[in-house]
Amino acid sequence: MDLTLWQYQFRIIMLGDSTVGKSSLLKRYTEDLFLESINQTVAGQERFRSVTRSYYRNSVGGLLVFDLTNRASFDHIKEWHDEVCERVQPHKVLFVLVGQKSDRDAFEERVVSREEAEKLAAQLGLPYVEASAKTGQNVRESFELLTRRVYQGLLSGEVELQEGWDGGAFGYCSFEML
Ligand SMILES: Nc1nc2c(ncn2[C@@H]2O[C@H](COP(=O)(O)OP(=O)(O)O)[C@@H](O)[C@H]2O)c(=O)[nH]1
Ligand SMILES: [Mg+2]
Repeated sequence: MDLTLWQYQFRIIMLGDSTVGKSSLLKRYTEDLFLESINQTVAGQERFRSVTRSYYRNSVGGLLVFDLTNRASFDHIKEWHDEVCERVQPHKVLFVLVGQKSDRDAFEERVVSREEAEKLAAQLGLPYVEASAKTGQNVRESFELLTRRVYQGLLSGEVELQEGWDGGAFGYCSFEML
C-alpha cells in the first residue's frame, strides 16, 4: 500500500480595487482578527494596471474581491480577471469571486445583488461566495473553496506544479497581496 502523503503549497493572490477588504480578509483568516480602520495599503497602490508580471509569477489561484457596497469595485472585476489571465499565459490562474462586506447587507447598503454577481461569476466560470471579514462569515470558506478549486485544477491538469519555485515544498498556502 502506498501511504505517501503529498502536501502542496499554492501561491495565491488577492486582487480587487483598493478598500474592498483584501487585507482584512487575510487578517481574519490568518489571525481571526478584524480592525475597523486597518492600516491602509498605500493609497493608489492597487490601481488597475499598476501590477507587474512578477506579482503573478507562480500564482495558481486568486481571490477576486469586490465590495458589495461599491459598484465600481464590481465593475472592475472583469478587468482584473482579464488582465491576470492575459499576463499569466500560457499558464492559468484559477479564481474564486468574493463579494465582500456582506455584514453591511443588514443596513441595506448593498448595491450589487447576489443575482448579478452570480451572473458575472457564471460568465467567467468562477465559484461565487459572499463574505465578511468583519463578522467572519464565509472567510474560511472563501480560502478553502479556492484551495479546493486549485487542487481540482491540479488533478485535471488545468494548472501545473512547477519545479523549484520559491516558497519550498512544504506548507499549505502562501499569500501574495497588493
Ligand atoms: N463593514 C465591513 N468593513 C470592512 C470589511 N472588510 C474590510 N472592511 C473595512 O474596509 C476598509 C478597507 O479594508 P482593507 O482590508 O484595508 O481593504 P484593501 O484595500 O482591499 O486591503 C477598512 O476600513 C476595513 O475596516 C467587512 O467585511 N465589513
Ligand atoms: Mg490592503
